[in-house]
Amino acid sequence: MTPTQSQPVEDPERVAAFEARVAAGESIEPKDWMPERYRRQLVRMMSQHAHSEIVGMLPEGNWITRAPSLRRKMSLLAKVQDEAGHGLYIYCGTETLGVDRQELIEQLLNGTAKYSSIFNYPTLTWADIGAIGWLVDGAAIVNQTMLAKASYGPYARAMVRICKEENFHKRQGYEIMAILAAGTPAQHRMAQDALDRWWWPSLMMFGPHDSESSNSDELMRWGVKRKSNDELRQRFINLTVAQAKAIGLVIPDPQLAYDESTENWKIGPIDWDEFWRVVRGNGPCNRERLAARRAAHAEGEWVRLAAAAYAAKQARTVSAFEAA
Ligand code: FAQ
Repeated sequence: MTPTQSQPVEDPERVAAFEARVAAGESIEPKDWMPERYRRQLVRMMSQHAHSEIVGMLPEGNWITRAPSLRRKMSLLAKVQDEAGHGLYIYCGTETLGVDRQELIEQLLNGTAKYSSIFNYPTLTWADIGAIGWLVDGAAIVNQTMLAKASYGPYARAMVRICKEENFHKRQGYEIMAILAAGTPAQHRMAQDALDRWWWPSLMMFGPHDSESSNSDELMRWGVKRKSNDELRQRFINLTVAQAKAIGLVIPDPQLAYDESTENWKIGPIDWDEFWRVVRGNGPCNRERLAARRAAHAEGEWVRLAAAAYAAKQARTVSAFEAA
């Protein structure tokens, strides 16, 4: 590879000025100069994030027709629509970095793009919808509250808005779990079973341990990430252990123990083999998720064609008006 394709050679003075702006807490905006590597890192991370929101609609979408009441159905429908909005919002943010959304979507559909490992697990019972709202949105909030202070303005602003909606998602999920946990023995078992299956994959959402995280150093130096994978995971654990206790559910980790000296809940080992298996495409639902996305994309082709034809017609009308 040539230097421009792999590691572009940047003007050190410009890089120093850029890093000084980041260190001073200034927001980097689309028209500002930025190192090519910063731009590429943002495209990587933001596009993965957008794909995650879009694929993330599938596990919950699976339960819209089976929600146990009209109220639950309305909340779930609204939540899934919100996730679509988040995806589109973040794709727009990614486009400010000079990439074409079609190219990113193509990468998702042909299986070369990553998206969050968590969405490759099945939703087997209604309690899984509670567990996703509580744990998955809960983890996303911890991660995204930090990203709302990211150095790249369009991404940070997207996170502020998205976090507000994720808070609602988390509350509806926790409410589902609380009601099931306080219900009949069978309902309690269903809630516990959902926690048992979603706990460890939720912890994996934060990415590998810091010592294995290939991107963190660079992202932290450039103020994209403000906290490390392990720091955020620990924060999520500390918050969630108390929430599980409050509704009478048990965190499925025999090694879970409170460390008085650090005031942290310590956990047993995470199964990283499982994590990498899922990330590399061999999780329980990876193939099903991509097949569903491809089918949805193909079925939506007429909408894209109609929208493009309408835009072309509008452009012709404007140019005819200007010529007159
Ligand atoms: N899954 O060097 P690091 C949501 C990859 S949104 C798959 O530590 P980084 C809302 C990583 O890409 C959830 N791959 O990476 C919702 C890298 O590979 P690469 C998504 C993962 O970027 C709720 C390699 O491992 N949120 O839930 C994962 O510094 C309910 C080495 O890792 C975001 O995307 C993983 N879990 O840190 C929607 C937030 N973890 O690209 C619907 C933005 C790591 O070098 C329903 N992203 N990898 O080939 C981030 O904060 C970061 O990108 C991390 C990873 C923390 C995910």
